[in-house]
Amino acid sequence: MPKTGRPPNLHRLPRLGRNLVVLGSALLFLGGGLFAVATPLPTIEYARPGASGGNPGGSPQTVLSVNLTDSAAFRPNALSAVAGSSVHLLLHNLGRYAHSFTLSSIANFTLNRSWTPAQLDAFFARNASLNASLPPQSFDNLTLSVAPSWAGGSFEFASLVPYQFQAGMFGFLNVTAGGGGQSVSVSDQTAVAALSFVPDSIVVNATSFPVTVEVQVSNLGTGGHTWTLVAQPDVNLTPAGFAGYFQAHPPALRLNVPSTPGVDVTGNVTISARGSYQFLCEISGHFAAGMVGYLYVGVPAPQGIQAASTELVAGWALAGAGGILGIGVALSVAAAYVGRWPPTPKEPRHH
Ligand SMILES: [Cu+2]
Repeated sequence: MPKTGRPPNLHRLPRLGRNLVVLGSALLFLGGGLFAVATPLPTIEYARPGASGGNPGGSPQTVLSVNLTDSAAFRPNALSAVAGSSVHLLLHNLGRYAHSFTLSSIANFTLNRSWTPAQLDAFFARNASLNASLPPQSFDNLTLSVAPSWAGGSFEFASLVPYQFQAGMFGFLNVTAGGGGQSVSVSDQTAVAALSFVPDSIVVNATSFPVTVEVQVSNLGTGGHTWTLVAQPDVNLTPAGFAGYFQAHPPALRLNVPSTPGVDVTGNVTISARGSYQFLCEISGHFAAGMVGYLYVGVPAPQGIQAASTELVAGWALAGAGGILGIGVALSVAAAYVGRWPPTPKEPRHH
């Protein structure tokens, strides 16, 4: 397994996020008059260029950060990649036990949850495209070539350490067709006192597909949640039906939001078609209590739904208002920011 010895940058993102939020709060204060009209949403968020936006002309490159935990889980456990691209996988074992990140080479094949460790080993002995073993408290940094032929495939990954898979330590790499395209950042929050997402309606003004959506979720409350995005457009799951649906159709993105207040988790997802994409919290009872929302990608929000939108952000940036952080959610089309954003902290390319 290639080891680069490169110092991990995994913890820079939340700090950057906080810096931007502080900056945004200051700018919001200055520009409050303007935003008071346009933004009824009370929360403050930020926008930044998406992961693959700064690489025009080059081959698309994505960095996926995955934490391996003793719970036992991958965080996030739904990853997205574009066929024909190169993905840098940054793996971080946060736990006190060894874990592995072992990727199936069989598209759209869900591992049998009742397999024994020996059966799982036997499967991956024949069908692994990548296998990284991580000792406790370790990093690994490796490159995965996502073949063009993988387009449309969902590839399961699991930990081969006995009984971790059986305890839930698995996830999916979803591969979409290539073509580069736009990159957009989305921020969402869990509400402080209620079981809800703020905002629960987000418009992504995608004009070409696929679009890479980088999602950051901040936990402002004290409970644990997930931010789970349905892979298919225009699907409306119910609290009673979503678990069965996800068995058959793995989520496009599943972010596990730990209970730590203020913690940020990020992930990215590549969306190939316009439509409304439902997101929800999978923790028992939370969806029914209101933890559900929609990402409107390349389509307007339905009438009567007030959605945070990329359009607002881009408009303000063009007007030089500088206070793009003062809305409930802020999104950016990367290209729109070149040269307009106030000087940003130095940011590693891989988010
Ligand atoms: Cu929840």
